[in-house]
Amino acid sequence: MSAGQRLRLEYVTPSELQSKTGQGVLGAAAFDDSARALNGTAVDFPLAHVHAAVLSDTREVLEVWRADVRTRADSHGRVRYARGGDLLFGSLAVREDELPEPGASGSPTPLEAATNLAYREMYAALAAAGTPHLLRVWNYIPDINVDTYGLERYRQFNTARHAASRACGRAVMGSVPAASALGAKTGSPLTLYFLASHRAPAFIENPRQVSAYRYPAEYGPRSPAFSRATVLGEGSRATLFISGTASIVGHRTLHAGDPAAQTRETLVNIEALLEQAGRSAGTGALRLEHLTYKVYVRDPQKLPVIRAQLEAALGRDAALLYLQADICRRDLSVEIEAVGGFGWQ
Ligand code: 3EB
Repeated sequence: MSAGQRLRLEYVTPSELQSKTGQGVLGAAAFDDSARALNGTAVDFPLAHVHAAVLSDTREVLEVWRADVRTRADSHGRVRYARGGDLLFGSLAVREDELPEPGASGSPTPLEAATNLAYREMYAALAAAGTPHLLRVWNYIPDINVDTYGLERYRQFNTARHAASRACGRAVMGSVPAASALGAKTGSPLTLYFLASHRAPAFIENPRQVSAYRYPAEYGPRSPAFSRATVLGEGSRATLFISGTASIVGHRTLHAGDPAAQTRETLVNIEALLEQAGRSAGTGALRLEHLTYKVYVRDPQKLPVIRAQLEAALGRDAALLYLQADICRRDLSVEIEAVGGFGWQ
């Protein structure tokens, strides 16, 4: 089958998942309460445990990725993955306390070592599975905004992602996946999950923003290696993956301290990406209200104002999951990621 498979994202409760057949599930992410609800249940697909609290009214939510073909689970090293058609979902977690404390200055910090290991394991699994092209990566980093060893942990993560990618012959600009990098609870492992394909996606940048891989050095010694969005496939079978998007124009944060304005600016950025992606896929632009969203809120007290902005823009029926998470810049209150299928509506 060369036309490509359809990929779908659903937010479901653990009991809704169990009442459906597991067939076609490529993988899933469980957030704090849903992971507790699933505790002890054996699942036959890779399941990432993300240590972030759900803020939506339904607290037990799983993010489930399905393909419309039979899926097969397997593992490689620390990576659990499943393949379905030309798609792969994988996940892995690395504890920093497994790794040696740094000795001499210049040796990697525990988070750098964990990131290095996680990225090498991910690339090795992709090579073994024959799906080398990363589409989308989610990175959950405990204490993302905390300074240790003289550098903020998000910046340590960027240093090691860059080094591991280069060491594995991977791009660090241009042909880089869509991504998100968020905080997770203190003491949780570095947790990654990802989607890949044997086909390369198209890589989309936002004309309103400097590409993250060209950010100036004031944001850290190594730039974040991600694209603003990727598109896999063409026409009505194309799928769009929008990276974590925030209130950044050029390379600067706008509206620090104003979560409502940050939410509106973020939606303008997402609309700019929809237009670029529609051009790339050779279709009309997807509409904002047809995407499926994950919204990361730093301070849960700001959820009502953020939610009000999103409901005004998207209506009350949009598919949205709200999570509490720290965001990679201390002046950002909200970050939004999204996925859409050109044939989904
Ligand atoms: C930004 O636009 C916000 O380091 O992989 C968003 C998505 C952000 C992904 C990453 C960082 C990452 O710079 C931060």
